[in-house]
Amino acid sequence: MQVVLATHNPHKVEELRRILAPRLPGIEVLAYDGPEPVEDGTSFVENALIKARAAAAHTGLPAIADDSGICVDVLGGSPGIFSARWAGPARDAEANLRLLLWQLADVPDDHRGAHFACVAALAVPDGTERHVTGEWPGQILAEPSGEQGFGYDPIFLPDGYAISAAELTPNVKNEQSHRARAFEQLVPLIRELLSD
Ligand code: ITT
Repeated sequence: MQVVLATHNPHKVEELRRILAPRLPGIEVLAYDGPEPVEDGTSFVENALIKARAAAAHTGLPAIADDSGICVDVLGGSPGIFSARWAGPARDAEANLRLLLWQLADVPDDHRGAHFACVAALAVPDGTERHVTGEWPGQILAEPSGEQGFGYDPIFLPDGYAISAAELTPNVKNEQSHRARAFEQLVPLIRELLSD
């Protein structure tokens, strides 16, 4: 059995392969290089389903999508679904991170709460769909720190840690993250739907 990962973000592909491979023996997880749909949903759930449906329709295979982002309490949950393009359409991760730090420049430590969110969606060509949500709570640091991971990891201090998400080893991030928490829930649904 094959499933396709409905993302064009190579960092997500790498993390998802590491998360899924040991949990889905016998299922081949393929990267997707088909057309990218317009992500015009108004929530993580809508956007995850848009991506999964498009890849399932294009490939004829079951497709898995991840829509994710950083949600900052003092900004009312923004950047949220706009995380990839927070500083503009170029999807410049460094510019996104710098803009967020600038927006929080005067916010004291005890008001810098945030969480990463991930909606993991599965779409099967027969029209069956499932989605689940994972969250990773923490706070936004004043300065970037660390080289691992991607996106906002250098400025995210996960609850229970004294180092940023970009200073965690990939193994620890892939056990703790919003992505891990979402896909842990999706795996049994994938097994149930694709076992026959
Ligand atoms: P696809 O739509 O092709 O999957 P994308 O990167 O555009 O790729 P999203 O629309 O879901 O995907 O945006 C996710 C953004 O949220 C991502 O580009 C980062 O800026 C941020 N993000 C999500 N998960 C993250 C993580 O684990 N670490 C750091 N930043 C993350």
